[in-house]
Amino acid sequence: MVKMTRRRLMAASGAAAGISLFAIGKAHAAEFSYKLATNLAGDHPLNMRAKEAADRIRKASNGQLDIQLFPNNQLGSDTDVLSQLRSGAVELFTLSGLILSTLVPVASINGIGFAFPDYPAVWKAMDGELGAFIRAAIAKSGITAMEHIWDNGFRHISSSTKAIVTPADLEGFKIRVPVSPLWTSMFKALGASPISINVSEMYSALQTKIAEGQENPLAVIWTMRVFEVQKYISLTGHMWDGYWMLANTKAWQALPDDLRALATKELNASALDQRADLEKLNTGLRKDLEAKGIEFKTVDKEPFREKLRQAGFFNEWKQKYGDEAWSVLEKFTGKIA
Ligand code: X2X
Repeated sequence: MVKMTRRRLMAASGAAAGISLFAIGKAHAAEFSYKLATNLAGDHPLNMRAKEAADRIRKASNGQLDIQLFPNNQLGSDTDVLSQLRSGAVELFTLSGLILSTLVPVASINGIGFAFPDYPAVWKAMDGELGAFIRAAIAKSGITAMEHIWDNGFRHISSSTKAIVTPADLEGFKIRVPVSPLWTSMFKALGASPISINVSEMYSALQTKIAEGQENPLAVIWTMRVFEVQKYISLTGHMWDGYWMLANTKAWQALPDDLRALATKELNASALDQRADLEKLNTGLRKDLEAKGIEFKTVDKEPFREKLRQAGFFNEWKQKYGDEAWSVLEKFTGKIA
């Protein structure tokens, strides 16, 4: 065996049933070169862990599958890249389920205001029946979602003009939200004036005061330097948001089974690593942000929830999603509203 040339070895092993070609020898140019787009800064844990997964996949496949990471909206805004994913111009994309809901309505359901109390409840739902329900809906749109969703985090409201402590403070507040009907609906119900803007334009919208505030997990506020153009952060934790690792289904199915299994396994493993990174990062960031001049406010969530109730927000969205989806959500959150 040792004297065999690589080519003959590969031919021989390829002939043997069940042995994958990519496990043997060193490959030349990648057979599959796929783009992975993200909307986050390069030093966000999502990009660091995605890069690690890509490296492991490249190595274990001897270069047959080369996943190139394009962070920071390099390939366009979320709205643009979602179209590219659908057409196959981009093969892989991490996207918030709430933004994906413009295509797959039920994908925003985990973002219902104040639904999840904490991370254990989130992971139980998203790795369990609720996540499976959402992924089945995504699969009908020519997009494949990997099993483990990546963390974005619990979202908090920041502001350059005034601290948001009660729902009254949100009255007429110009807040940038990502492009998604759920976000607009929720902040309207809270009395604010939401403006839909992709994150690629968020910093400049805040800088030029097109929006007074925005809402995001601390890790995004930190890595996108939002603290430079904001003064207050109110710890509203008003929803949990995650990133599905999405693949164009045609491109994903074009991979040989063993290569697809390898990539799936490594991407899912990195999702779990990333969740742990982010939980740690979000815990430590408060004092880093304070050191940058941000003033933190703790808030009582109940009046915000009550305001949503009074506005009919929960009933409206229950009807939109339908009883089946809503009851799957409530299995994990308890009765909502
Ligand atoms: O657009 C946002 O605010 C962000 C970065 O959190 C999402 O991708 C939903």
